[in-house]
Amino acid sequence: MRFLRALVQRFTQIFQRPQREVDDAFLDELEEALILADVGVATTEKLMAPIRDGVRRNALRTAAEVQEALVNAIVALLGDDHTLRFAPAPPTVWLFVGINGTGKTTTVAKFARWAQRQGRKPLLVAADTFRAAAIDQLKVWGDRLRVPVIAHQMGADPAAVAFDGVQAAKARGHDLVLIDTAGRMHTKFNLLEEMRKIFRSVTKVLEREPDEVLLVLDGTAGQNAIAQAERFRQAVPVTGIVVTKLDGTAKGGAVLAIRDQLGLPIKAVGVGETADDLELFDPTAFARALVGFEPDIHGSA
Ligand SMILES: Nc1nc2c(ncn2[C@@H]2O[C@H](COP(=O)(O)OP(=O)(O)O)[C@@H](O)[C@H]2O)c(=O)[nH]1
Ligand SMILES: [Mg+2]
Repeated sequence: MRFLRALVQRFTQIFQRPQREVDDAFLDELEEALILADVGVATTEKLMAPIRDGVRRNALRTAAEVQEALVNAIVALLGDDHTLRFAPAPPTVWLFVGINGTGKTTTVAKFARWAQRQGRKPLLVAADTFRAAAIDQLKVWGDRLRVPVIAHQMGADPAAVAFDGVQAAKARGHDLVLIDTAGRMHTKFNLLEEMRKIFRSVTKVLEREPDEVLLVLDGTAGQNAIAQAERFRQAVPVTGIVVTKLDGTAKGGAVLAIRDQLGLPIKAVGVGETADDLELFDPTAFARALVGFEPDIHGSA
């Protein structure tokens, strides 16, 4: 989790003297670090409450004990439902939704690469038909990764493209269908209506709901990301979140706010612009890295 480096420095400083006695100043410092990391006030309070309580009861006395307690609180908050869902019988279908620019298309490519590495046979589906460039972008990834792409012309019905994609996967023996969608902002109602149609269309051809509806959120967007999620959830049953752009940001704490405020599991994080820059979400590793427990986090990137 080297990508957390920018964020972690704050916490390594706080916890640099493990035997430091914990006092109010220390707790305030810790709380401030969480808020500066974009954890959000409400979620920070939730994490700090048991720690303040532990300190009051003398159960937590040193910086090291608080660090351990914070990891436990973060792990508990993140939950254990972060595993990606596969269909009992292929093809598995994952639908990616989210606002323009959050990283949907890139994330779809990253998952294709990841699937290939696992010996799976992915298929990409270009259901963002709003701009020709969007279709081309996915095709470029497909060429680069040698993964086939199902696409129609610009302006085609995205629900029909999604339908064809699933049908093609069945016919050609692809076991993982990754559907990219549009996220334009200026016609919100139409966008959500379009997501509904795509969802229904996939459900029809698959004879069940997609195995994942993954909402892609920009990890640097803070509270905006939460508002976007609320809107998308009105259209489709989102099953999990992918948080992108966590590389280099000092705001990776947004992951905690997103998890806490939306009650949706984080399934993966994006940590760069290449196809390899995807990490499946591991709550314990994330929590330990976040509070500066992993010494190798300061190694060269
Ligand atoms: N640094 C960084 N950039 C990303 C990441 N994911 C996507 N991007 C960049 O964000 C921009 C928008 O990505 P794109 O996949 O086209 O977003 P979409 O509009 O949601 O499909 C592109 O320049 C991507 O390279 C990430 O995890 N880290
Ligand atoms: Mg896109």
